[in-house]
Amino acid sequence: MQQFFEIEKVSEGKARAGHLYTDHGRIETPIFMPVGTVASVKTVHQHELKDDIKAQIILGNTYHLYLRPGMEVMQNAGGLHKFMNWDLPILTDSGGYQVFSLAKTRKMSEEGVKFKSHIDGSFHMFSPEKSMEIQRQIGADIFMAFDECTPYPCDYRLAKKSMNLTHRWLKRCITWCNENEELYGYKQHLFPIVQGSCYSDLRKISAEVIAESNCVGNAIGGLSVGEPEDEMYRITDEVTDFLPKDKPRYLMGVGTPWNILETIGLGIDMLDCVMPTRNARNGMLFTWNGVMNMKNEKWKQDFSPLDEFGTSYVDAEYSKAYVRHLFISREYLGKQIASIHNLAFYLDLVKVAREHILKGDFYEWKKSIVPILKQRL
Ligand code: PRF
Repeated sequence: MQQFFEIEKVSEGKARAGHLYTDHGRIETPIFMPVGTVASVKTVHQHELKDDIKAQIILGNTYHLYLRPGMEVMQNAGGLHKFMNWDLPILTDSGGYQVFSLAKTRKMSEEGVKFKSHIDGSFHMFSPEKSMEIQRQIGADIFMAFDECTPYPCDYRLAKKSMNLTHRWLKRCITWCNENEELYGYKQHLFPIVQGSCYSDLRKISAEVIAESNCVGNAIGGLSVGEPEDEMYRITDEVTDFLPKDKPRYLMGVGTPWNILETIGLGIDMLDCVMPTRNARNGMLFTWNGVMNMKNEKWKQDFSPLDEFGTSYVDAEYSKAYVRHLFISREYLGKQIASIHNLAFYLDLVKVAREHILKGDFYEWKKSIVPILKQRL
């Protein structure tokens, strides 16, 4: 059987460059995964994602796809790849995290979580088994264990109780997967999730339990939920020390360009975040020179290219003044151009990070580039 993850080079610290192998293709790591919650990366179509942005894997969400279009449509389509005409790898999140951020009414129990749909108010139940069943029907190449993400701050006793529930749910996820076959003839890989809030002892226990489950890859959840950046880095650093070195590590929902470089430096291989697309829709552009607010008066008469160091066609073909005009006029095209730019930048960022890991000067480079990325232009 083809190996799932192969490390090409470990830098002088903890950063690694490698490859992930799925039945829908090979992924270079470290990798950023654009978020396509409802079978759509908002405002960006599949051709641009693949040919211009060079996305190698995208994300889908169990919670949203289950509610709409629903699993009957998904199965009749032959899974999400066929439904949205995306033949590269897909990863799905398991649903619990989205229930907590979106459903108004929800009730937790040992069994799972009961919730009221944010779309039509109907009632539903997600359990570890149900989440596995839905993710098999969606047909993602990588799918996530059903977990509970604690808010920040979180009382120690609550964090411990929640972490133990996540561990019991993981067992049920694995049992279900062992007893039920894949639907579409290609391999789907389960990743368990480390929890434990900002408590070092809980994170260590959780990382050990997750490592023992012996899945092909592991994820770190419960971070980027409002804790200071230093805490996020401290916990990531501790957890990567306890997770197996020969398996990919996915940090969920992170983050800014500098968060991405810092956590790659702590041994993270995969990341996703709504930030490049969500902030783009509000006119915020990330570049190699810093952060631009496209609504700023300052760009009104600036006819230079949108981003002189950008890799996307939008960076060369449109001016700052034009994109500012689109935002001021509330044109959809502004959101579209900004989303394409930001995703192309995020993919370029991890590509260049990878090149520096391979070259052996990643930490030096990161130190020099992070202050520039944080500048407000
Ligand atoms: N769990 C799951 N999905 C997530 C998270 C988590 O903890 C986070 C935390 N940043 C983002 N997405 N299942």
